[in-house]
Amino acid sequence: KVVKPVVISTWNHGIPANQEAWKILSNGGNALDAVEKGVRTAEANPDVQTVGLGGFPDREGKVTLDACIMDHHNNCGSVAFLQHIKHPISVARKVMEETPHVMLVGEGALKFALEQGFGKENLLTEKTKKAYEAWLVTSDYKPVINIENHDTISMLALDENNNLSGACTTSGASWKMHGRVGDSPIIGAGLFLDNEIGAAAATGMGEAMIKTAGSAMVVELMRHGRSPYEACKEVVERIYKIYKGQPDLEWLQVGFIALNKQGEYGSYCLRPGFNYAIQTNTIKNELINADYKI
Ligand code: SD4
Repeated sequence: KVVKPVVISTWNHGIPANQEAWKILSNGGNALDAVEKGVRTAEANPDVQTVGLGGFPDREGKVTLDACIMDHHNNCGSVAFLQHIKHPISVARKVMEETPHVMLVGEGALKFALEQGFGKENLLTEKTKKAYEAWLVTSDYKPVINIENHDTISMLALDENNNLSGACTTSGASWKMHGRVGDSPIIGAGLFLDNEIGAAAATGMGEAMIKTAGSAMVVELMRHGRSPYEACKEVVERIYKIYKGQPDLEWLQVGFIALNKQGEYGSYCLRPGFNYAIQTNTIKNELINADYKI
């Protein structure tokens, strides 16, 4: 029996995001609207420090955003290296719906967003400006596990009509090089779904997800019979194998969430500290600590 609707999203801020998504899903609404509305809560929240407004800036003090969205027809839209727009997920949806393309970046993405009526805003808050100034003192690029990179919101939903959608939005790795793009706007790395099989999304050090086509692999493993949990675990193990023995492993964290067409869900991460929020008709929006490898 298929359990639906279901919504799953990353980290503590998955709770308010799920709440928003659930309003749509529990009223028979579609998964695409649910994931967009859901992740917008994290984008708008200045205390969520790796998404949208109040996200940590790059090494030049600029807040640059990555986001993507995908629906049950394999339609997808994405923006990367976008500045000054509070809701990159909604720009990504516009790319999907209003252009013949999948991905817009940088100046072009900003120009498109402004043409679509999005407002230009300063996304650097007093708090993140201070954090940047403090970082400049040492200018040390060593992300602190589960802290500086702990806020990307990825969300997956299965709606009453048995359709999947997913969304992912972030300001990326803090203190990244100007122009760096992570996994979050890359279909297949930060997010992927196949409406016949299931959906997967990621959080953590984006380079690792890009190197392994992480989210696409999780979906493909589910196609070959793995449960969502087993599929997430297998990809995390592949990542571990790649980084084992390398200095980068010391501060590497990655985590995946996955949801299949039966409404079964699962998650796995490299190190302790990653959690996700899940809501179904029988689970009332609860936070779960993911299992981990090391
Ligand atoms: C990135 N994956 O840009 C993002 C960062 C992240 O939780 O997920 N933080 O690499």
